Order: sequence, then structure tokens, then C-alpha cells
Amino acid sequence: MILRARQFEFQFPRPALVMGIVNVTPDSFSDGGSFFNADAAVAHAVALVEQGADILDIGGESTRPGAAPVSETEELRRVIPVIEKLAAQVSVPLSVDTMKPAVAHAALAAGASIVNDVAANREDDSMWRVVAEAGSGYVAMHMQGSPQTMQSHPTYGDVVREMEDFFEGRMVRLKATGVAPEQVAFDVGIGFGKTMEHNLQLLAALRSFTRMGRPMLVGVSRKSFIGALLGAGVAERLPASLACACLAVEAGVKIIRTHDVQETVQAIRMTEAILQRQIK
Ligand code: 8Y4
Repeated sequence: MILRARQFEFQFPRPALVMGIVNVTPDSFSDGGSFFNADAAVAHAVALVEQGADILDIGGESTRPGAAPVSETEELRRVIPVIEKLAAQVSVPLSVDTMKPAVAHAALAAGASIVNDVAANREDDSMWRVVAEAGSGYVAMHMQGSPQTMQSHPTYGDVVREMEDFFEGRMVRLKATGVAPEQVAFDVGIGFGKTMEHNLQLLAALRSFTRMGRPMLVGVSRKSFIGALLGAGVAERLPASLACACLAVEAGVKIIRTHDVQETVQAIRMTEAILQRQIK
């Protein structure tokens, strides 16, 4: 299994990849806006690479439940300078976390290699045309509804079955738009239109999504379902985030998206060292 993202190629099996989160938003829940400044965001991103990040995910629009949308102009103003500066300073692939095709296009022109699309449940193919043209990587994340509406009343028949149908349907649409399967990773979208119970059921079923034959990405870092289970505030969610990351890797997940790169690298390296010694 291979994941292609422009000049980058990840051939699996290989150690799981750690994607470090770089928020360029003033209302970021965990960064308190301190990385809104482009130079500060770049410094934070460089530190994440030094901690062992394999990919950096740069986002200028908060996708927290209920967060206000950001204009295209504002999102471009936030992320493009950071991507330009990082492309000149680090050798890891840069991912742009955006729902807007124009932002994805500009980010790819500025040096990004992956489009992280939390709105892959879209009808229009314009985002996929951007991905096809650039030959970039593409993360197709599942979300029920939109960031504004997703947590109002998430409802599923069988959340695991719906996820499989979603991934299959996206791959059909992506191929029809000229995106090669090798460019695509799937993501169940923990917290995006899901109750705590849905999130736990999806994490329990991760192994089944490896049947799609594409790498899977999971993002659990500091998310509110952890707070809901444990009564832990955002600053107290690292141990549970690491537990989820390790179990995800054991289930075959290839990319872990996290705020806490050094800790996640240590936890999953240990997990993989043990898994390698299991008699298969
Ligand atoms: C507390 C902590 C409350 C975190 C909410 C949040 C994912 C993602 C995000 C993910 C992919 C977030 C951009 C949401 N999560 N992209 N992005 N997968 N591919 N919320 O799971 O961290 S941001």
C-alpha cells in the first residue's frame, strides 16, 4: 500500500506517521490564539518537526462544534504565509486543513502537498479537481452535517456501516474526478457529528476499515468525547488521547493527528515495537 502526495511517497508497512497540528486561528481551543501570528505558527511547526512530526497540518478555520465560518480572504491571509515559510524551512510534507477549494489550490501553489478535507461529504467536485490537478494527497474525512450543525443531534442506523458506505462512495466520486486511489487516505472524523458513543464504537471498529485498502488517519487529540467520558478538561486529556492513538495503531491506522507530537511519537513507537514481536 502506497500513499502519494506530490513529491512525497509513503510506502506501507512502515512506522505510523504522526501529523502535528498547526493552528493559525485566533480562537484555537488549545493554543489560545498564541499561534495566530505567522512567525509564531512557523516556530511552533518547526518545533513539532523537531519532536518527530512526519507531516504538519496547517489550518486557518476552527472546526470546533458551532465555530463561526471564516471568509476565504481571511483564511488565505492566515494560512498561506505560514505554508510559504514552512515550505522553505522543513522537509516534511505540509497538509492544508481547509474546506475551501480556493484555499486548497493556493496552499498547494505555496508548497503544501496534502489536502485535509473535513468536508469530504461535499456534493460538488471542485475540491477533488484541485487535488487531481496537483497530484496531492487527500484526506477524506467523514462528517455528519457541517461544523455549525454537526453536534445538534447526531443520528446513525449503524455508524460503522455508514462509515464504510461513505468511504466507498467517496472513492467512486474521487476516481471519477481523476484522483488516483493512491492519493487518498480515509478518516472516520472523530467528533464530527458523533456522540461520545458513536466515537467509541468507531474507535472499536477501526480494524474493519483497513479492508478499504487505503491508509487511515485518526484524530482524537484532546477531543471532547474524552472530556465526556472522563470529566477531564482540555489540558487533562493527553493520557486518554495517547491510549486512543496506541489502540488505533494496533488496529492498523497509519496516520495519527495530534497536538502532542513528542508524547505521541513515544507512545506509538513503543506500541509498534511490541506489535513487531507478536507472533502472527
Ligand atoms: C476539543 C478538542 C474539542 C478538539 C474539539 C476538538 C480532525 C481534523 C480536526 C480529525 C482530520 C478538533 C481538522 C477538530 N480534527 N482533520 N481536523 N481528522 N483529518 N476538535 O479528526 O480538534 S479539528
